[in-house]
Amino acid sequence: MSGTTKERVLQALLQVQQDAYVSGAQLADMCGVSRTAIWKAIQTLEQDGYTIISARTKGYRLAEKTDFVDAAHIEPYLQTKAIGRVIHYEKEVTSTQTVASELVKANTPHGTVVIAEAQTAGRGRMERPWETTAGKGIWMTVILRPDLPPHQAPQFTLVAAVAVINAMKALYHNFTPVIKWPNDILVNGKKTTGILTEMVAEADRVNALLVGIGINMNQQMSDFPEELQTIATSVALEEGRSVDRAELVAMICQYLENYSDVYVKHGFARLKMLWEEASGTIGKQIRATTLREVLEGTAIGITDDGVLQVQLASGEVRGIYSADIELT
Ligand code: BT5
Repeated sequence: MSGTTKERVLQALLQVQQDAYVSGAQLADMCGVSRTAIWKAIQTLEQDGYTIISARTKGYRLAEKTDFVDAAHIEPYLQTKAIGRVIHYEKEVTSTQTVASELVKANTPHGTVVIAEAQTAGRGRMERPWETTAGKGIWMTVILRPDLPPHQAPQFTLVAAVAVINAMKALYHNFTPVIKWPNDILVNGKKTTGILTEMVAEADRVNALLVGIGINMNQQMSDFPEELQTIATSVALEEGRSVDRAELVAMICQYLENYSDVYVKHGFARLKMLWEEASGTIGKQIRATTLREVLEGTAIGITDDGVLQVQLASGEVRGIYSADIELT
């Protein structure tokens, strides 16, 4: 077991079966620390929000199956080399993107995941607000340090979208998620996921990418503010059961590790087929609002650089690098 005494005690408590107790002596043995250190760790866990039952003769157990997205819950599912091997978890942050950019300055390694139960200032593209229901979604930023020129950074949004889609398909079977170019994942036309890729760069090299992923997981419709109820949905609502957030986080880390390796070695061309397979945009009539203009036409494909190709009524084909799109 790795991590601080607190993390190791938590892992030990999570490993034992529901209703079973672990004695203080066993915990001390498992974690290689004194019983006083165990007692202190238990107190800190209680301050963190865990309810721990202690019975004098039997020891300690967790009161109920807990649902946090901290390292102790994610690690048992994790099969990656780098992504998610450092997890920076907090109960509440302004935005995981902001925390991530601080960690980049402090030289945090490639693959660090910043994750929080709640955000007070979650954000989307162009500083749009991102609604973050506490404890009910995945609000995380993955810090990647690929050796790439800055102009390739935006394509990581597409790479992340394919990773999230395939992680969802691996775990859930009652719905089909589709990508809405460039950064949304929709189910039955409603948004479950938004992706925001930001970059810390020098003139010709990416220093770090901050891949922000927000996924509605266990919200009921009434958890969403009224203005989102017609456009948003959650995985639980679509799958028909409550879902384990930590399991999906670990699965996304795995797919993201695979796909970002492919992307760095071979470019987007190798992932294009996967992207197109999951796309709900290609072949559809769309209206694209860019910073400069509004274009209407048919989305006919995506280039090897991730640029959306739109054929206008005149027959002219235009490449769109960044826009908000609606299906018309
Ligand atoms: C996005 O922006 O979709 C990117 C969202 C990224 C959020 C993650 S959470 C972890 C990390 N930390 C952050 O601070 N951000 C990232 P955009 O395409 O601009 O979409 C924003 C729009 O989505 C808003 O204007 C709303 O209409 C809608 N929206 C806001 N919250 C939503 C939610 N929870 N579910 C569905 N739609 C939402």
